[in-house]
Amino acid sequence: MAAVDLGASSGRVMAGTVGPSTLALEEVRRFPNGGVRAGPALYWDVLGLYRETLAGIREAGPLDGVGIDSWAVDYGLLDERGALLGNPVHYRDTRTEGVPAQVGAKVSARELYDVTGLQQLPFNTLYQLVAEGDRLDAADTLLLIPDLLTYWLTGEIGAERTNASTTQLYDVRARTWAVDLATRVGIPPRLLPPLRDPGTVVGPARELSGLPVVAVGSHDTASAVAAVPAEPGTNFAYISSGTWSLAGLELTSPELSDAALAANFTNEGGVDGTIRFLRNVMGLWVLSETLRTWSTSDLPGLLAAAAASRGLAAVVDIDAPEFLAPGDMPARIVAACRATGQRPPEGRAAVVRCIVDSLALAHRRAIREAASLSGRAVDVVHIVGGGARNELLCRLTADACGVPVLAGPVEAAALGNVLVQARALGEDLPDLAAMRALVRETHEVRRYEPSGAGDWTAAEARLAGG
Ligand code: LFR
Repeated sequence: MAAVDLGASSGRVMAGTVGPSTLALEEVRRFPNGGVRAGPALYWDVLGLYRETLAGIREAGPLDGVGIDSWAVDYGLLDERGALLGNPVHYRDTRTEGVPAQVGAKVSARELYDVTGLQQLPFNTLYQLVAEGDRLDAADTLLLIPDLLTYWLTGEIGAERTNASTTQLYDVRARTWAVDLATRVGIPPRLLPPLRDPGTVVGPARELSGLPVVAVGSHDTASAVAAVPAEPGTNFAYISSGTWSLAGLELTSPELSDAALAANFTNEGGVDGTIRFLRNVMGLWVLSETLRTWSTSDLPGLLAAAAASRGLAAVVDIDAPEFLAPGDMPARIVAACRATGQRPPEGRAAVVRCIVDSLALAHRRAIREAASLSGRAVDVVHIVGGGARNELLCRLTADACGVPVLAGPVEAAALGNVLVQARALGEDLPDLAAMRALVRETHEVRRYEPSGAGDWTAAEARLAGG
């Protein structure tokens, strides 16, 4: 099977093989992705992604199936003929500024949360659609990015559930589109296509000799969490660590309390009807933007220097809105340190240390809050995704959380993608436990014990300028 896994900074096509004791991935094609600023807007190059996807699938050679996952919330609009209306806009575009407040005047945050269970992020699909204004009049259908590529491959229209759950237009309890809510905020319900479950065979890809296209957990985080190699019966939390850190717990039903709303926790839909109760932590984005600002690609060198620098010398609230948009992160970090009465880091190693310390601190906050909000214990934190490779981040996260971190696999999203495909195509993987057992059997994890180093409680207090 081919797993197409599109991340905010790169996309890849992996060839996956699944059998009773086999789960192997081979990278066939990797290509850069990112925002394209053109005129007043920040876009995705969605046609380039489609071209690379097709090329990668062709290169992967004889296949039984293909599935696509990507980042969430972003979409293309189609007209009645099925033609794309305009280029999909990047969620880091500023067009939604002020929109959440405008929507809040019509539907309270409490009510929105009650229906959708979603955290308030300025780029939720709901807010992006409201920002479109009159342009929606010309639109007939909304397709999230993986559904758009699936449509181009198969001609079939639909919305895969895990990703639909990130739109803030999905009723997390009824598991249907939140049609009343959409209508109240001025989004025509005709835009919302029929829902499909992960594991549905969508149809043959016309340009690929009829290759079956399978709807997987098309939200990359849903696929990544499906491949977390947790032992059955353990109290585990996960951090899907890449551009974002998605940090939280897997639940069987949504947690919609006032406290969860106040803590801005989300209830996204996972594979097999699970709930991903998590918060978006700003993630390695801040570090990658920092490297871009410095025009360097020497991440290993900078991380080694950061590891040798003094820990917790300065920390920032990495989740603050000023770190969301592209730009000069080192300058923003200096400003944030000054604003909280801390001496800003001097030199590149100290800046990188401040970012990684701050990210570990944000992991601690998110994991602890997830545990207390859901009334569950956390005995181990699994880090999957690209960040599992970052030893400093894993070590500091273990220290900050005070529990062991198990790091890996790096390619969790692609693994979750092929596991759901394999099941749809007849492999005996009855449930998530079986999928996770296969990941454990076939992939190494690295264990980091908490060392007791660092006063993380005091560091947290400094964020508030205390
Ligand atoms: C991670 C991710 C997050 C989502 C963010 C924006 O790649 O999918 O889960 O909140 O990207 O879509």
